[in-house]
Amino acid sequence: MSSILVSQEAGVLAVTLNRPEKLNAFNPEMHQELRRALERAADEAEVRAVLLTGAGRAFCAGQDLAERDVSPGAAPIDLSASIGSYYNPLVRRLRALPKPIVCAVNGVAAGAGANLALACDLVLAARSASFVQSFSKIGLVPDSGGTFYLPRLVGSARAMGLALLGEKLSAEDAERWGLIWKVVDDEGGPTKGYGLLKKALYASPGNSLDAQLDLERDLQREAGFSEDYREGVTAFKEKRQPKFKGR
Ligand code: T3D
Repeated sequence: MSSILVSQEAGVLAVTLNRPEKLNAFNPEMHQELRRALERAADEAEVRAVLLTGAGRAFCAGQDLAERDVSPGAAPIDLSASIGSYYNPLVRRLRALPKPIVCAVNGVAAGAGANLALACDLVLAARSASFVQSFSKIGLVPDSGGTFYLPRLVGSARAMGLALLGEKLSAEDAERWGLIWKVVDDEGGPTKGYGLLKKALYASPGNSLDAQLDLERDLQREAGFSEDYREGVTAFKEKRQPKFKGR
């Protein structure tokens, strides 16, 4: 499976960080694939904007810490290599991209994942999303532009609090503090399916078991023809959150 998913529709290049079992934490492969996607966005005239989001319940948990061997006899790791090769070029590439980058923060954004979002042009966050400057929890300094963007966006007092304490900031507070543009409601549900299930439950008290079984069969037939059913099953198979349209 690829570390990122890329699709293009109506001029928008949608890029989804796709390591959901690792909360979309970065490894070298994901960095390289993201770099290629951003190069494509820069080079192709048909791409007029980029939408960046994450698969599953997180946006991005920053560096994949499982890749760092910090066991007692292991050699010290020079983190400037990773920052210099991957994170700094990523932030510079985002800043230089001559097309708008919208970041849709779908869940928790931690460490470099939080600062990746801040480096985008317009940041939307699902109501259930959160932002964590988790670096201090592992003895590190905010990177990926965190010490640049944070004080500029929220002021030095709040930047210092976020960085020192490493506490989760809710999407609603992030909007209130000016860290992001807007909070949006979490993905909508399968509205058509909801309507059908209401029909079934409201009819239930007046029906015999036979009548109710027939009704369930008929309603399920209708639900099975919906676009949302197709999307729901596809998303399940691809281990991602469904994007329902209510049709
Ligand atoms: O090394 C360098 O290259 C230097 C550059 C550094 C840049 C950085 O980003 S440093 C900061 C690295 N990131 C973090 O420190 C964040 C670590 N993660 C967390 O603090 C929490 O997981 C979250 C706040 C993001 C979410 O918390 P929660 O309670 O919702 O989930 P969880 O249970 O902690 O995590 C779920 C799974 O994801 C869990 O795995 P498991 O037990 O189910 O197998 C956890 O280990 C894994 N996971 C979460 N974050 C990472 C990760 N695995 C690897 N790397 C991660 N960053």
